[in-house]
Amino acid sequence: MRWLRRAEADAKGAKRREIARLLAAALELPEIVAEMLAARGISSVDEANRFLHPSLGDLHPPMEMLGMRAAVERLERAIAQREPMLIYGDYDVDGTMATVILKTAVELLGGACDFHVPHRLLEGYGMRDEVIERAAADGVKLIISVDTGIRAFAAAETAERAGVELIVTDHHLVAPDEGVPKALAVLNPNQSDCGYPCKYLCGAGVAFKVAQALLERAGRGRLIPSFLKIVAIATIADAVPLLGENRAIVALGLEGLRQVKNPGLKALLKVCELDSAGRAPSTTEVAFRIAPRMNAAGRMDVAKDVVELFTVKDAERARELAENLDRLNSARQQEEQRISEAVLKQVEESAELRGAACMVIEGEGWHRGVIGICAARVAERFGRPALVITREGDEAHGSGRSIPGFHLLNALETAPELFLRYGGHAAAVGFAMRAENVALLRQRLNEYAGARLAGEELQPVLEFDGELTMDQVTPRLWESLRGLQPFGMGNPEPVFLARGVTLMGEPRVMKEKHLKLKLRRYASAGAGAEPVTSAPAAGAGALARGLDALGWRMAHRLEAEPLSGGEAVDVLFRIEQNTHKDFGGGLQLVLSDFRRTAAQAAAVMVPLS
Ligand SMILES: [Mn+2]
Repeated sequence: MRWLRRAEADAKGAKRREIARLLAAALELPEIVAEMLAARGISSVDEANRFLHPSLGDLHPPMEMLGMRAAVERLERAIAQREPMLIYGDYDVDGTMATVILKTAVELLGGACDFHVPHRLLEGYGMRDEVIERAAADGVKLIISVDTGIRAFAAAETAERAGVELIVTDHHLVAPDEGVPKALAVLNPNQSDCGYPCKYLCGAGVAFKVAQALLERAGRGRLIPSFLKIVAIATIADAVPLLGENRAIVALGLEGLRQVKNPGLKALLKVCELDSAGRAPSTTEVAFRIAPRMNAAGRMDVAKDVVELFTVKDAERARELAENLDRLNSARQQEEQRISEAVLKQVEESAELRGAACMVIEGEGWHRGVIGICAARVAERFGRPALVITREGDEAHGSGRSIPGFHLLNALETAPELFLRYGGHAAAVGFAMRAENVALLRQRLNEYAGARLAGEELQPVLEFDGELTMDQVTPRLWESLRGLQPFGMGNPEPVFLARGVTLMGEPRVMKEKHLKLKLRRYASAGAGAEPVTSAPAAGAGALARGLDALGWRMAHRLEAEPLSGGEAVDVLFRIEQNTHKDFGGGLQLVLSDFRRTAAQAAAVMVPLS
């Protein structure tokens, strides 16, 4: 495992430190927290204040988005005349929530609208001609795409031929030389001529801006905050950076989830066991409990159920739909487990695979909806790019996940003749090919990756944000760190490195799998940077007790690396508040990794008293 500092000292480093010193002084923040603000691109006290205190005022005026006026005026006309319209969405969390947001706004304002969410396996991603033609035959005169459509050139022509007007709203990157489809309006902050300040709204975020404009212009602006809950869920699930406007959306949206009225959302929180009164879920809980259940629908092909769940008025029906999602999620987990086991078994049994710089693993009849997750597991576990492929007769479908520093789509692009179709980006790809070509693909990718990934790069990396000594882990630091929440993409939860920390007593194993280390708080008596009195729970007694560091599922590490009391360790950790009902309130560390301090370094780092 390699430990790397995020935002490694570079040309910008000196400038960043200067900004950090300024912010630390102006806002009375610990310097290490100010450094994190600077690393997130914040350069003034004003920006820092906005970051630390997200508010509705951080939402940009929707009209700043290119195409917004034309789109909204056309939608207002359609609403006023009750023209039938169709929202064309996508099957993932972002696409279904975008659909729900726009549908809800249009209906609140008295309009009538239907929706189409594609079937993942039968239709795949993107807009299809037959859906547009069917809508036209049903009398639809206006189609609005959400979270899709930025490359729907053929669909746009079909719509025009069928006499249907098209509004495209999307957030996916615009290819510079391709232009955009011909439509009444194209809304996407990533268009080069769009001056909209927040470039990383998700699809639901862009749909929300349309809803915001419609509601504001209709004098119903007070309804806007209630939409932020589901925009927040989509923003987290779509893994866009939680910075700028997205940070405000997520902070306010999560707050809003404390109090939920929507019957579908209520039922969903219940099956996720997140309905405990008054508590706002964290980004992690949204990402690992709410989003997977919603995505299970798309993976198992009932994405339209998610739209129904969020638009249904009847609590009983909502409960039924939410419980069904929960069941689908369990089925998805089982399927994933089964395939993961088969995949790992193959790796264990094949020296060739274990030695491969890029792991290409193949099976028969694996569910296409979960092979991507399995590929992610393999890539994470073995620290190298992994492709998981399922054969269905003569055809093979695959999904791949990469590691930092290896561009997987570029790798596929060196062998385009092997694929029927493929796409993706640096970190993830999807493809279809003739089954007979899999062996050749394995060989080609292995050679390609082998030439690019040296020994060191194949080692998994853990990143950290800065170095601390144990005596700097104080309630004041914890309070300042909390101001950086909500954590997520683009704003990761801070991880720290501490070197040469002394173990107090023997390591303890909990429930046979977890590890608990007790770390000495002070390297030498009285060397504390901060007086003990700043910590109500950390009187002299707490000091003597040291600081608990928990290593979830790390007990097995002691077999390879036995540790004993008095030894010095280097630790990578997050800081957490212990919420145990009896011992709660104090701070504890959660380990990302640990290792014995190299002998020489220990002598330098820890002048033992
Ligand atoms: Mn999306």
